[in-house]
This record gives sequence, structure tokens and C-alpha cells, in this order.
Amino acid sequence: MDGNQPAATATDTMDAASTPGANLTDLATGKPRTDWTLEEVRALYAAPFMDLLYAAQTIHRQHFNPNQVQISTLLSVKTGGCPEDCGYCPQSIRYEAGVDNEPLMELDEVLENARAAREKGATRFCMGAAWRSPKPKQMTKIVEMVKAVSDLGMETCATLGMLGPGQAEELKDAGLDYYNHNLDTSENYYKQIITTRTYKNRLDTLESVREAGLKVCCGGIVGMGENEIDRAELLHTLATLPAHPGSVPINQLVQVEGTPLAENGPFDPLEFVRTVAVARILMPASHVRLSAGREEMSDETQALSFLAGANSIFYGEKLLTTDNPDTEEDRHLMARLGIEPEPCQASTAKPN
Ligand code: SAM
Ligand code: DTB
Ligand code: SF4
Repeated sequence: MDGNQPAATATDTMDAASTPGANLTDLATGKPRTDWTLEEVRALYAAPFMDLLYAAQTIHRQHFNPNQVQISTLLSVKTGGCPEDCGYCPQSIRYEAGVDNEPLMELDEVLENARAAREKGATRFCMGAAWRSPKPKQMTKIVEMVKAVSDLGMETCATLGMLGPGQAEELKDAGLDYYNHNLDTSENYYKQIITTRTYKNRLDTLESVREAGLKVCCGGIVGMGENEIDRAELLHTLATLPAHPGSVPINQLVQVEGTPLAENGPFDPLEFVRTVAVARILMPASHVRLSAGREEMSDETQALSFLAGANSIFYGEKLLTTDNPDTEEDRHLMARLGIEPEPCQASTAKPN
């Protein structure tokens, strides 16, 4: 290329490409908007892979350092015995997935895990509980955990099931930064995966969380047998919430023996990357997390996902009950890609 010529822009390149059904030039502007139509989202899904990735990476660079990834660590503070029937979940009491019903973890053990995660470079600590929704007594203990982890100077996240308005405020007052509550899939396909709580229940919890002033972490799972329209509908719902979630976890189903979705079969890696790219274009300023399923993914799929705009991972050898890549392996991958951890965004940086 002539050194005096400006580099080709995404727009130039996309004009030259044939984009049947999709005018990427108009759609992929990088300006956050919450008025996406489903047709626009479907058009993005239908775009040629190269155009889509180029547009997603271009937008990613408008909002983020492309060589940084936010590092979160998960801890299951209450494992198993959950009364819900989520078809993907090994923690449901309805399935024989080899997960024992354990009591709520003691504060000391939670803090020990949080310190270890911080030591390894995690900046956000996410506490998960296998509950339909937390009870008042359980909330008291969770509030203690949130305060103590926040005092370590880490960002805090919790995922405890459905919340009412008072509960979201209680967590906010404790200093919680993020609440994770996923929509999981499209409203249509949802009914085939979960019967014990409705899509509306989930949207109501998200509203309570938002109104309490907590940041929202909300995404879904791919590879559950849904089709492309379901994935487009899920992303459309996420991108047309009153405000984009601050974090958008894209999970690939971890197929756990004993759960109804155990035999679902592999998910196309390029379709996974496409989902990440569409999420990045729709919610340009949100952290898009390459979440569950990395253990089953090749390094190349993960690298392509980062190129498509993923900029957050779960780091640590366990997710909640299933395996995540070894930290050594992840460090090696990040080094090969020249990716560094994003600095901590917690407002209280007072390590002790
Ligand atoms: N019980 C709470 C709830 O469901 O809201 C919080 C914990 S739950 C395990 C959090 C999320 O983990 C689920 O919404 C789902 O998106 C994800 N998840 C659970 N099992 C999974 C699996 N086998 N593969 C991928 N994601 C999974
Ligand atoms: C999210 O979207 N994925 C995480 C976190 N939020 C809580 C959970 C993944 C769970 C994978 C199955 C397991 O380890 O039990
Ligand atoms: Fe329970 Fe959450 Fe698992 Fe559903 S996803 S069974 S609510 S722990």
C-alpha cells in the first residue's frame, strides 16, 4: 500500500463486498443504540463472515483497547440442589449430574478464594448461587461476602437467581458492582429449556437490578439446539433493553452428563464467533465475555472471538461446577496473542 494513502476504512471495504440482505455500512456505525430492529440484527447475522469480523473489530477499536481483556473469576458459593429445571444445568436437583447439594460457603473460604483470584490477576470476582431466588437469611450472608470482597479492591458480581426490588437495593448498598442474570436464549426457545420460571420473570429481575443502580451482566448460551433466528432474537432483546448490559456473557453450552442437553453435539465454532461479532456491533461499548465453553474451544476459535470483539473471560480452573482452561494454558494463550489484562475498574482500590 502507498504509505501516503490513508488505510482503507471498514466502510470502503464493505462497500466493495457483496453483502446480500445486509447494509453493514449503515448498521455497523459503532454508536450505541437501543432501537435495533430484529430485521437489522438478522441482516448482521447474514453478512459475509469477513465483512462482519472486520466491522466488529473496527467498532471494538472505537471503544476498547483491542489488546486488553477483562479478567473475571467465578466462585460457586452455594452449589447444587437447585429447585429449577434449567435443561443445561448440572446444579438442578432434578438431574443426576453428579453435583452434590452443598451448604452456603463460609465467609473465610470465599475471601480465601477471592484473594487467590486477585493474586492471579483477576479484577472481578463473581459469586454464584444455585438458588431460584435468595431468602432473607441468605441475603445477610451474601451482603457480608460482597462487602468483604469489595474491600479487597476487586469489582464484585453476584448471580443468585431472581431478585425483587428490595433485594437488588440491599446488594447495591453492600457495594455490589454487577448482577449477573442471563436471558439464556430467545423468548420462543426458552420454553423448551426452562419451565419453572418465565422469560418475563427474568426481564423483571433485570429491571429491579437496573433500577437499583447496579450494573447489569446479562447474556445467554449458544449450542442448546436453538437456531440462528433464536440467537438473533436473544441478541436483539439484549440490545434493546432500556440500557445495554455492561457485560454480555456469551456462553457455549457445557454438555454435562445427566442433564437433558447432554447429548446436544458440537456447536459450529464459526457460528460462535459470528454471535460474538454481532453482539459487539449491537452493544459496542459493553464488555462481551467469552464465557463457559472455552475448555472445549480451540485456541484459534478463542483468538477469532477476540478479533470479533470479545474482551472478557472467566479465568481460573473452574467455572461453577465444570472445568475452565488451566490458568497456565490461558497465560500462554494470552502471551501468544499479546493480550494483557484490562486494569481493574473497581472504585475502591484498597488491597488488604
Ligand atoms: N441460579 C442462578 C440463576 O440461574 O440465575 C445463578 C447461577 S446460574 C448457574 C448462572 C448461569 O450459568 C445460567 O443462567 C446459565 O446461563 C449459565 N450456565 C449454567 N449451566 C451452564 C452450562 N452447562 N453451560 C453453559 N452455561 C451454563
Ligand atoms: C455466565 O453467564 N456464565 C457463568 C456465570 N455467568 C455465572 C456460569 C457458567 C456455568 C457453566 C456450568 C458450570 O460450571 O456449572
Ligand atoms: Fe438453578 Fe441457576 Fe442452574 Fe437454573 S441455572 S438450575 S436456576 S442454578
